[in-house]
Amino acid sequence: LCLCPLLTAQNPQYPDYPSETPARFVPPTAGMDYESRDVMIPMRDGVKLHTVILVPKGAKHAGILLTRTPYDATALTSNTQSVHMGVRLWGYDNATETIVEGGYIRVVQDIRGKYGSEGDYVMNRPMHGPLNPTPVDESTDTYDTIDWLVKNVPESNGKVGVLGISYDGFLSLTPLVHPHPALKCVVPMNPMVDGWRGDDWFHNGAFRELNIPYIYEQTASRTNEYHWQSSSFDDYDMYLRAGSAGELAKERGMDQIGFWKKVAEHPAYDSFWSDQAMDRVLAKEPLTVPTMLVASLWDQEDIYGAMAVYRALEKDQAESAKKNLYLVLGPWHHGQEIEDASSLGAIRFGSDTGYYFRMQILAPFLAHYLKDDAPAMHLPPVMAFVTGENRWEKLESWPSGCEQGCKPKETPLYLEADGKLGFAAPAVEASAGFDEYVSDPAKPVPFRVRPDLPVGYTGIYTWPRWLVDDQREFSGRTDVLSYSTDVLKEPVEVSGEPTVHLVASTSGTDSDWVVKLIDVYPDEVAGQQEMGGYQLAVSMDIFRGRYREGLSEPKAIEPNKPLTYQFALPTTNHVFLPGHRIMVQVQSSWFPLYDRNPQTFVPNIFFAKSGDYQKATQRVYHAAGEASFIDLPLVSVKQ
Ligand code: PG9
Repeated sequence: LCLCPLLTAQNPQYPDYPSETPARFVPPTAGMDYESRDVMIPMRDGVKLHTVILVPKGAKHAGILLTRTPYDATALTSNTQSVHMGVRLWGYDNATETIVEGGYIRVVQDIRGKYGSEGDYVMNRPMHGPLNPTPVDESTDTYDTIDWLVKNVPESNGKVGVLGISYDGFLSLTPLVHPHPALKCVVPMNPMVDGWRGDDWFHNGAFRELNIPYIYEQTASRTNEYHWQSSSFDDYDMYLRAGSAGELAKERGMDQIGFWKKVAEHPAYDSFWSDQAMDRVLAKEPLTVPTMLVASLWDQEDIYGAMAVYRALEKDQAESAKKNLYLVLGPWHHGQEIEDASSLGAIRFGSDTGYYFRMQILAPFLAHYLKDDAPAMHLPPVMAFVTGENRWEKLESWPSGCEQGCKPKETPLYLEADGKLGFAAPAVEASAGFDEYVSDPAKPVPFRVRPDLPVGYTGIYTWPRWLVDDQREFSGRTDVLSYSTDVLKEPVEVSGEPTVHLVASTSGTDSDWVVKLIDVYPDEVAGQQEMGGYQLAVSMDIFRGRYREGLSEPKAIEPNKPLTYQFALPTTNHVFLPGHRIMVQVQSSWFPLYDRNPQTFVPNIFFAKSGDYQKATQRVYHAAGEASFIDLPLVSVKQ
């Protein structure tokens, strides 16, 4: 800590000509509708965590809304400076109208090791146990923080809610383990839950290479002062030139970063990942605190987490505990529920679904649990937005299909010869059928139309909406297979996780498989001409072939042998409207979002050498007995 300004003022270097800067400036409070307090809260091991507390003027018996973050508590509570608390609390993690109109005390805290807090930083610090031998974790830190707040903020009514998005969504799940009695509700939004299965670091074993700069900036220093330096405007070029992800990281000095070393040492789904997955942790805990999970249908970062936690809790909890479980599914990108959500990229939703969420769903939930008079709330266990038809539905559980509870039925949609797609299984007499393409790691399929602008939230960055990009450009490539139904005459409603059953072979000894479920718009669309022929992916994901027989241990693939690859696609809640077509695309790279599979089996792809990257001939089968299909959770098929 530098005491230099103090010394300067007390002992000016030139007493006849002192500094014009006061030793300590006290900001004025006149006209402010809130009071701001900056405190250091002691944890049980003596480490102090920096915490910003904003108290509305005149507040009495107010509930506390706490967010814990690795993203700088000061910055998150001062996106703009204003005498009005509501104006100051704008942006990430701040569901502004809900916080301000609810009259809550807003508390934002730096987690240990980040920004103004003391202590060591560990990425998504696992719970105390084999992965974390220390006596502290994010659960104990939240407990100690809540304990301090209810004893030291006299304007509070002793009721605390925790909410946050993404990393801060993960930090909203951790207090559910041995919760403090004053914790009355949590709202984990787009939480990071399992870094390997389908959230930030890997999807089904394929590494999200585009996150290397995040790891670099977030872990190289306490205050993110080292910025990733790009070497090309087009990410695709930079990642391709580097070779493997490990090579790029080495070039950038990431061998010094503890978390990067752990990622590179654990490419498979071993206990390092499975033991810290929050859905597994929470499945063992009775759910005693009302919890509203918020999931985005087009979450470009953590599309897996909220649904995995919902499934785990819905499955394993006692009936009495299930009453505490709520789920909201919205048509959003990662975190868009706190922004204007009338549209996402080119896709329009007919109303501001973000505002609806904040005012009609989040606000009554928080009020019910955090206000002294506990106003009645009339929320069903699940609120889900139906894309395509653009309407909210109220459900008793997920997936229950419709308000009357018409459980979706797994219905296979088959890949057929000549690029067709249909609900009829291939006939026995159909000759051995397959389609093939050459996957060349020297020319991987881009995940967006190039140049794929870097990950980021402001200005030119369009990363948050890449999942709704038009997929048309890719269906035209010779290394992407496309299958399509005839024009639909009736609506087809899909509600849940589609499951891929791909029968495929590769001439290599390892391979990635990307499968996309796409809504193809009519050739012309009245009222929004640019949507004519648009290919909107409603659910898509990647699977790294080496994990076909088990996620914890990679195995080489037998070349040229048709094998079944089965994996779940992310949750969708979509109606394919009459006049539209359903399309499936299959490809073997998705670059540079995911690192390239060398297509030659190597023990650890992070350290693949340039000679390992080989072209492969890929075949996708659609004959009887070798049929590839996607099991669609259909609410109704009126074909
Ligand atoms: N998706 C981001 C993240 C979460 C957890 C770990 C790493 C990254 C986030 O938006 O916070």
